[in-house]
Amino acid sequence: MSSTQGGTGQEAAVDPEGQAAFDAIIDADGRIEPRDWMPDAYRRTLVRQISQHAHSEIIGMQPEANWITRAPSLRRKAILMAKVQDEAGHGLYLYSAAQTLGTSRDTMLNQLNTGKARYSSIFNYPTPTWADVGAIGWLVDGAAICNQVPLCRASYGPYARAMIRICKEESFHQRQGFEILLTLARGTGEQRAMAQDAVDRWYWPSLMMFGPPDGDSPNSARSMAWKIKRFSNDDLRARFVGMLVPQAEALGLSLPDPDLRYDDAAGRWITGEIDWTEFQEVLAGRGPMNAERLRRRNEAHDDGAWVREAAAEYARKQAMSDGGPGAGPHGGAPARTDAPATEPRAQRAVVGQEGEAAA
Ligand code: FAQ
Repeated sequence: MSSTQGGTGQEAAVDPEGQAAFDAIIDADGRIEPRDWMPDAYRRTLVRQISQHAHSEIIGMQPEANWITRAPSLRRKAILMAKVQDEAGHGLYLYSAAQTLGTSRDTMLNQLNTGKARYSSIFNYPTPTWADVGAIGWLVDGAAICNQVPLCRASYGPYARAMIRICKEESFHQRQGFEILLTLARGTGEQRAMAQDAVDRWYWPSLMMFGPPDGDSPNSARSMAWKIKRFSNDDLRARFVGMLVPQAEALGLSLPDPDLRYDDAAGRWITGEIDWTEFQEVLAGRGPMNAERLRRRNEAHDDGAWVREAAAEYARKQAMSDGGPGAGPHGGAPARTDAPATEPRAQRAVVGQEGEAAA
């Protein structure tokens, strides 16, 4: 899988005045807005990161959606449906933010569906038991919060603003995951073992969500200079582990990391060795669920074709009846196949049962 995101077709000419204004905004901790001049590389970096983030939210619907039809109670089912639907909403805000940089939603979705775009490694792992839904909420949404709260202060305005609501919702998701695990941990021996097994399987992949170690992170230095990223991958990973330790104690579950320790001198938690070979394998498309995630994404996209067509036709008729510029039987506005209004319904088709074995 190679990263092809970032091309917008809008190459800004060298503009010393624009560059000076851009630098001044960044230095003053201000926000760059879509109409401001920005360096091409800044635009490309944002399209890359925001579109990868959007894809992660959309693909991230699949592992938990696997349990909607088999949630253990109506209450759990309703909460899980709302949670998965939130993730679709996050994808939509993020695609909208990326669109302000001049890349169309069709282009981004095409990159996702054809396997050219990256999405978070974490969503290439299976969810064989109900406890996985708890572990995803606690660990995956927990990691997402650690990583994303600082993005509320990212220098690009539309991205930073989208992150505010996303983080509030992720906070709720993290608590519901914790509560599922707490219920299981206080249940029968079998339920407790199921919770521990899920934590054992999701712990290491959740640490990988923060990206490669700082020394192997080619994008970090520049993204931090541009104030897109505020902290390094390793700093956020350490902060996340520090958050997990007391919460694992409260759950009465252990973290599968015998070498985890607090380093007084460094003033931070140090984890055991992370298996970066596994991370690279997942990024190369060879994780346990990569092929299935992409197959399901394409199936959902194809299933949603009639919805997109109907919504585009509706928009076309609305434009004609509104009598806007160019409206009328012979001059109606062209239908937008990437209109945001078409997406939520199309994404709902993702919600279905995968072939993952139930425990
Ligand atoms: N997976 O130089 P860096 C969620 C790639 S949303 C796959 O360090 P950067 C909500 C990276 O793209 C989770 N690829 O890169 C939810 C780059 O490749 P490229 C998603 C990864 O951008 C919960 C290369 O490695 N969150 O969980 C990963 O400075 C539950 C070198 O890396 C975001 O996207 C990875 N884990 O830092 C939904 C947050 N890590 O493009 C449903 C926003 C690295 O050069 C259910 N993104 N790579 O070919 C970020 O903060 C950053 O992009 C990082 C990576 C920190 C992910």
